[in-house]
Amino acid sequence: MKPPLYYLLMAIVLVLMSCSDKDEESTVVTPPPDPNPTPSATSESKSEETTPPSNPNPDPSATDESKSETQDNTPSSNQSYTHQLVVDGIDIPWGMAFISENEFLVTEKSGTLYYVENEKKFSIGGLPLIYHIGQGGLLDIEVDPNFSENQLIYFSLSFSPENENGGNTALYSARIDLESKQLSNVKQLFRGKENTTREVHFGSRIAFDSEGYLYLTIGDRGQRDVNPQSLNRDGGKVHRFNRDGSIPGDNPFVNHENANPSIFSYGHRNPQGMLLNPLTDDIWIHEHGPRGGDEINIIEAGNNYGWPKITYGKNYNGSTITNLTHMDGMEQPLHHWTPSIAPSGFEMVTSERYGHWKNHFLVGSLKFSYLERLVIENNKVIATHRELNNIGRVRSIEQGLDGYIYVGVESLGVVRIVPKE
Ligand SMILES: [Ca+2]
Repeated sequence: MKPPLYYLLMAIVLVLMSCSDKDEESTVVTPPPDPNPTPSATSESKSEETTPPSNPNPDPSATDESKSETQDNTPSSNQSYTHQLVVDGIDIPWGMAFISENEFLVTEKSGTLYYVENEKKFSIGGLPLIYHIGQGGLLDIEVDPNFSENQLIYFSLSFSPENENGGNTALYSARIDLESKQLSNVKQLFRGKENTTREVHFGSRIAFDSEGYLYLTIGDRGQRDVNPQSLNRDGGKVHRFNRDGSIPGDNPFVNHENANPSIFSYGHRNPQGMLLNPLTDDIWIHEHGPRGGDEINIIEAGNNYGWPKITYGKNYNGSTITNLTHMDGMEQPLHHWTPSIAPSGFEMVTSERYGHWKNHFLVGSLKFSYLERLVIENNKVIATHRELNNIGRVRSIEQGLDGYIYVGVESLGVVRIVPKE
């Protein structure tokens, strides 16, 4: 029998180990604020993945050393919105998808799929095995555009093949029975290659475009020098599929030798936000930069978004990745954030419920615990506003079929943005 002190020490050691090797976007437990931020990364390859110390001041503009031109994080001029809790007890609500005005699905990263009906949650059985490690787990979810007829859902998760080391992001479809709360017909549509034991940068958002093609993001898997610029590796890419997982004939690299045909765009770092802009019919993503240089990009077939050849960011230890921010043949971001806000979740307000917010973009900040509302005109960010200040690490954002905006917040659950009484 070991003394209680032994178990206490072991618990402390385990907590320290689990916090030592993570990106900002992966931190499950927010570390206490550090009044003296001194990144302690020692090796170049490791530094990219090391969590920078959290900032004692949650206002990005207050610590902004190299402010991007359009950054204007003023508090919202319209203070007439607040939030109400819809479901609690979900530690990391990674992704959400709406079925009806009062029904939605939400993933818990550690590996539970919840069905929420009238604000009550039920867990769904029948998920495949998940490689729950680091930033991996059960990630995004979407419902089929014809869900009411076919009850099909799509979800992404980190997957480790049997008898192989490491893993990568995989895309699944399944039929969901909301009566029995069970999945059936679970199919792996795609799995990213190559595997790695790195625990970071799985991506992974899913979105449909207006023609019904399915897009999946995979991050660089912590291997920036081999993945994002290589067309025969799946990391650091946006992929595009037919709904059955087959490859659309007009994907940009289908006729290229040694290129993976599912690749739609490349040179990405770690995209954890993706949406269809219904006004322009384009797929938009945002992606985590390293230290600084988080980006918004409009995705076009075959384009190279530059990582890690060009970036506005630095390594977490402050050392330079490259001095280049532009290069021929590589796309410029629509917007970049320095310092990083660690973006997760991306939505465009299209409902009439929020007055002048209509057509504004919403981006969650993991690092600074708020929702950023961006006003974008002619592909230029003209204003940014802070909403839900200090709410917690914002992980996912969806506009419900009732027109309300729902926000998944770590250690809190899912909240609904509502007008103040
Ligand atoms: Ca870029």
